[in-house]
Amino acid sequence: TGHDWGYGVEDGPSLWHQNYPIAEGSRQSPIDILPQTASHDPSLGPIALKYDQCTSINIANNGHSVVVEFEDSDDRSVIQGGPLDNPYRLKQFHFHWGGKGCRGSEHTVEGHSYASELHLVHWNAVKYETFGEAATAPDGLAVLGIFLETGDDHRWLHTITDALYMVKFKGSVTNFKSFNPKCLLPSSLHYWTYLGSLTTPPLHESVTWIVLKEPIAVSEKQPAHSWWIPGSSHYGWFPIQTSQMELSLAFAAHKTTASTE
Ligand code: SG7
Ligand code: ZN
Repeated sequence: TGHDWGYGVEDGPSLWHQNYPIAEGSRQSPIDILPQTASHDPSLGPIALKYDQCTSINIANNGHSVVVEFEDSDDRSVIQGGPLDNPYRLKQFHFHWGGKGCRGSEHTVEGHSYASELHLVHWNAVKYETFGEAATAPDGLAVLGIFLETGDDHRWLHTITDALYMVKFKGSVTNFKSFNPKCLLPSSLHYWTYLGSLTTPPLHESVTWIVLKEPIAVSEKQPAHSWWIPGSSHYGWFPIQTSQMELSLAFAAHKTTASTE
């Protein structure tokens, strides 16, 4: 059908189990992270991100999120260490944003949600042949989650937000070369980890989640859809056409002094 899930009243997360019974499974994401109940595991080493080469290819609007895709035919961009038994290759990153009062993160920390959440999706190319195969295996994917909170302007996020006007519409794709996501990391790589799932249908229980404790700061005009109207002093917005559109608009409208619609 192609429209069997979304974030609205009639197709939102609480109804996903109708088409995706795994939604009621035992390792579903996201979760509320309770730092007090997380146990310190001395065998867990630091994570290492080897994103030395800029292997990004394009930026796309897939109808649910804005996704930056990477060349993944070799191990030039990998995450390793921490809970992972071998390097996992970077496939794409995307954002979740939204919501009333600027609360768009998927994971929460003691009930606290952040403005937005960045997900860097990696797959286990040591054990599996393709991303698709890995995406259904219990140790197939590793997703690095990074919270975004509002604060100072983020130097590098502009590179992404500046490209968004080119992917306003669902299904659009445009070149996005030589972007190294290392510039999006906070200074500390301390993390929480747990075994979970994709947070959207098909909700496969295939993800080792590594959620960074330290958020990155972005200015309120940055998340997802904002831009300056050239030649005007007004800050404006446009809707990104995804099923999260309404949420984006709510977020944009919050601090907007001028709008186009
Ligand atoms: C977003 O989240 C997209 C999906 C992603 C999904 O909707 O970025 O990616 C594509 C290419 O559609 O699905 C398989 C996959 O990565 C769930 O990913 S997440 O669990 O990291 N949020
Ligand atoms: Zn995600």
